[in-house]
Amino acid sequence: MQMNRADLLHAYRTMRTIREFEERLHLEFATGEIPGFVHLYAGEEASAVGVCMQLTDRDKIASTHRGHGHCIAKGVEVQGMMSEIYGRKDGVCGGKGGSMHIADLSKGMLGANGIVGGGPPLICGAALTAKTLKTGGVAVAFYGDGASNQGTTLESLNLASIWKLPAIFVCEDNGYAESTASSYSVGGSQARRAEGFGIPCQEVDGFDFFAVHEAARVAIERARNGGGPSMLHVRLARYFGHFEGDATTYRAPGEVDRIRNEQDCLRRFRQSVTDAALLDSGELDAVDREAAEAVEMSVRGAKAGAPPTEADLLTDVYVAY
Ligand SMILES: Cc1ncc(C[n+]2csc(CCOP(=O)(O)OP(=O)(O)O)c2C)c(N)n1
Ligand SMILES: [Mg+2]
Repeated sequence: MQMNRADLLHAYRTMRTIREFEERLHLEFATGEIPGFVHLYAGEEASAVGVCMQLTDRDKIASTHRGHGHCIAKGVEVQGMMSEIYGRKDGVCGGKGGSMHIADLSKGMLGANGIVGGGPPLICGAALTAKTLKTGGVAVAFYGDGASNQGTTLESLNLASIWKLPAIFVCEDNGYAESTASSYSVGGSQARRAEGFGIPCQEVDGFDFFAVHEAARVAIERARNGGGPSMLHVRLARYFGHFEGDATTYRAPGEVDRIRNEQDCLRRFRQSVTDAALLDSGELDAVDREAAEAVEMSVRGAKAGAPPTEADLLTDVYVAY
């Protein structure tokens, strides 16, 4: 499908914002100021953006422990996220969630999730709600190659199939679950697993934004039209360690540099749109500057913010029905 200039700029801006956000967090985390664990999404941007830019706020997504990219792609405010990661009261979850629990229901972002394989069951619920109430919405679970081996994921594929849910399973296969290679840990193939549940699966080059966008378009259209669930098996790579502080001894020397130099999704996007004269490098440079500025402002805002108070401790804990 041909994308217009506004969509292309939006896609580039969102991917660039995620990259800036993550690269900056990599530096800031090392200062010791950020509490908790941080898992960075740099390198995987084309997946979150290629899918989420075709969703609206009524569509739901469930994310993972590596959730910042999904949040930004689904429209969660960068300042609210940065403040949340710094544990500030004005963070998007009041500073009580942190990196691994960022959620914004107003954007259909059901939450980052510290439970590997926690997202797929959630989106079965969201998709069942959409189907029952006939909202026309779809629900998407992003999950890793490691999560693909969890019983929760396999049970969710089965439920989505038998209930013919408007659900999309996006398996982000970055080759590792912590330090365990997916070539070792995943039996069979993702596509054959999907096929076993009667679900179509597309194999997607996750370094190619346009490939992700097209595969997601097909899956979303199918879900919206009552065609049931789909899987995308997206192959990509993370640029940083499993978590910040990981010495990454399990990756070959030069592995990440080679991927960055040869396959980077932002570079490839730039190359495609400038070669096709759809956007020029000057306007892309301007987007780079704006994204850097937005992230800089968010870090300053987060550092200036206050932590939650003792009185905030018991708020947002229980829902009153
Ligand atoms: C139920 C559960 N088991 C184990 C863990 C510990 N853990 C955190 S992340 C992770 C690896 C996940 O790998 P993958 O799903 O491929 O996601 P990636 O980190 O590659 O994005 C594990 C085992 C956990 N958080 N939850
Ligand atoms: Mg993985």
